[in-house]
Amino acid sequence: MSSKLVIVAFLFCGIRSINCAGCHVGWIQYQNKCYWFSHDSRPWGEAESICAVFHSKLAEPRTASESSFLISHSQRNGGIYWIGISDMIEEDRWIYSSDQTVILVNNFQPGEPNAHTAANCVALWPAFHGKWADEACGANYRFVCETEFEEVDVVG
Ligand SMILES: [Ca+2]
Repeated sequence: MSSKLVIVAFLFCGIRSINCAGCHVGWIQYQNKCYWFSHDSRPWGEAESICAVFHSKLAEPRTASESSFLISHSQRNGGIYWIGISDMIEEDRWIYSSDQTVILVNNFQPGEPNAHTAANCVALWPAFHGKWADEACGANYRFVCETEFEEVDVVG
């Protein structure tokens, strides 16, 4: 990297609106991932497709801290958000949609899930302070996409 580019990178990284940590503008970094909280609402399956367009997937919290982040940030934004967990393949077997493995964290609100085969997708639910509810996958809600955090080479 030329010294000129290093200086340019330094200047841009000093501006708060430009995230030099490896997330695209509008995405939020938490630990090793970048997240995008949508403003518009879509059925769960469409939300999954929209995330894929951005080379991402519906958020799949794998740790308690990651799940807590999603819950608290959804509360800050307001609204109901789909995440990438469902039991649509086998009732009451909650899996991550990208690799179909059983969930590693469970933040269902006490009493949830409660809608059996009528609701096979997980949403962050404001009335539960962002904790999970099982919802009908066809409902139009906002959604959270995630990508892996990548170290950015400033050149190019
Ligand atoms: Ca279900």
